[in-house]
Amino acid sequence: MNQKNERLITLEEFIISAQNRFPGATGELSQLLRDIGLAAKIISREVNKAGITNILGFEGSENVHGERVKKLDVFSNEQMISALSRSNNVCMIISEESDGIIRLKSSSGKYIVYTDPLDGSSNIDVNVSIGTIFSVYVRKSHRADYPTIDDAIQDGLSQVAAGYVIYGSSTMLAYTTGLGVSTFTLDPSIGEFFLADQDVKIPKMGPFYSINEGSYNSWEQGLKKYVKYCQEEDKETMRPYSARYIGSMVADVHRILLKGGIFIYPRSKSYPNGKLRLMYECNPLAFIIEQAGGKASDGLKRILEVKPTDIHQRCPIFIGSKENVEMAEKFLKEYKEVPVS
Ligand code: P6P
Repeated sequence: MNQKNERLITLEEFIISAQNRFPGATGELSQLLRDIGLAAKIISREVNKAGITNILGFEGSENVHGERVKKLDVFSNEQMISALSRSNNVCMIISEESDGIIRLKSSSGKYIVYTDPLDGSSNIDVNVSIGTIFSVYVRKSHRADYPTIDDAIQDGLSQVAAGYVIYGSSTMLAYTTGLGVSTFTLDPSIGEFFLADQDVKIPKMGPFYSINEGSYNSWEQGLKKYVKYCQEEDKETMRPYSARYIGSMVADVHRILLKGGIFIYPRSKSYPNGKLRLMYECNPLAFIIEQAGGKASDGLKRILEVKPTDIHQRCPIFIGSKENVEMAEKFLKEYKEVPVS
């Protein structure tokens, strides 16, 4: 029971109850989401053990138990593949950890899953929150056909589900199937995710801006002007905003989802198309934030409408509260630098 003496609802119970709202549902997507929940529990255990493993043995070495210490992002990738192979619902996975597509044994699976199995993994050594991101599509080809990469080239609007897991002070899972955003907290003592909030709504405007200001000198003029706007004093618009940047997209966006504000990863000299990946970072988080009432664009165009051409393509992203994102877009438009012909 929770503080209000209400019965706690597990992730599995919630998924089944949501499925029952669709009489024609086959249960395949429900099973897929449960499989991701299983991978999340296993990854969470390993991430939270990592500190001890590092004490007991370094990556690539054997720890005192004689176990080979794997890089956590390799381990997480293996867990996502293993979990999604349990049922015959997924025909293909595209992972940040693998260059090409990963075909699963069941070529007849209905779904395709994009995943960043452990986003922000460079932060593990400094004990900063990291995350798993996933995005689910229905294949375009017939299930009797052999799935190809063309099956996976679909814009973000075609996602049937998306979500993330954040491994922080607690492990939380957030997902949407297009009917709002639900969040769950893992109770590691019994290995269950329990419903925390079944319809998360992002504040219309928030007092945080999240961007790596180290690349300030290579930003376009409009972005420089917007960040200066965030730093000006104006009580009516909650300014100056607080700067919060963890360097782990899932953690930065999770704060924005709960508290409001804006997360930005722009173009820069080092990343002319932005650093973050469209298909398994920007699209799934854009789906989540839009379902919570927020906005996500590349500065000009809605992220979910960006036409993909490559499974690993990068994309600039401005994501968060509607009013914050629209103000940033206004500055970009007002100071748009016309390329010198
Ligand atoms: P920078 C982590 O490496 C990551 O892919 C995202 O999780 C994060 O938002 C971004 O890169 C941080 O990049 O250039 O600020 O270190």
